[in-house]
Amino acid sequence: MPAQDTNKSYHTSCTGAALQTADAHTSPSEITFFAACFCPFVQRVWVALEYLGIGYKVRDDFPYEVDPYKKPPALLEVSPKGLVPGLKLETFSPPRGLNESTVILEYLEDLAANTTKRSLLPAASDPYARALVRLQADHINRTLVPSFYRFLQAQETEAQLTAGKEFHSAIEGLVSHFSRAETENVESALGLWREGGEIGWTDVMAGPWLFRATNVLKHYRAFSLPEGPKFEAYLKRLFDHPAFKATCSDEQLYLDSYERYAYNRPNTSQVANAINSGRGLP
Ligand SMILES: N[C@@H](CCC(=O)N[C@@H](CS)C(=O)NCC(=O)O)C(=O)O
Repeated sequence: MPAQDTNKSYHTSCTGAALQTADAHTSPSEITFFAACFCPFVQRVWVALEYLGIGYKVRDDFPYEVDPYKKPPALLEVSPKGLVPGLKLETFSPPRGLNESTVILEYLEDLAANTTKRSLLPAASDPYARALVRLQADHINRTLVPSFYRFLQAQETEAQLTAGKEFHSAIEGLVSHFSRAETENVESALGLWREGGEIGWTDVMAGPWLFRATNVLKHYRAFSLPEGPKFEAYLKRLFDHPAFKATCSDEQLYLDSYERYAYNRPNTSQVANAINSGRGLP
């Protein structure tokens, strides 16, 4: 861990591949995506928009993004807690809003079923496969994501060791879910875990935190992801997937944007406050 907090702030505009993707989405569209470049919840939605082939535009007030910590009225209109991601839907008159990454994912999945015919979930004709994917997603939301923040915000060495183990075992838990689907021969619940597979719901749900484990947690907590050829090949397929890659900024953006979490600065965010007070995430 770097010796001390250098008071870097979060970035307010994406860089690298993510910037190119944002640049390509400035034309009018019925869906406006309220995003912040560093946010993993936003990245979930962004990967889904890209993969499902749904038309969207980023906000046209440069630099494309809303600052969720400043809570501009336009954001509060679509997301009552002032959290990104949000969608403004001009398919309705007057326009309507949607918030919550998982709810937005469900919405996009349903929308794509009626339009682009692409899908992240197994087919509706296979309820068991869909249930396995939902178990994977439940594990990600209730265990993997909170343990990421507990680890990053832990300050004392002992607390960091404990939280690091917890995050590590949360990843192993995800792998166990994949192993179960393999043992039960439910291929469509494996997403990119299967060689030759296509990106799926679980990859989109977990990917942003697995990615931040390779840069933010590596930098601030000297964290190493589980080793082994199978897991490493999975991560490579995930991070190299065109829809995922298209939403990634350069590494420095993440390191700068997460310094406030790594030093557990007061009032970093609603997520950070929830972790510090032992409450569920917002
Ligand atoms: N449960 C929400 C969480 C979204 C969230 O926490 N977004 C953060 C950015 S990563 C945010 O907007 N924070 C603003 C704040 O803390 O006030 C979701 O899944 O969409």
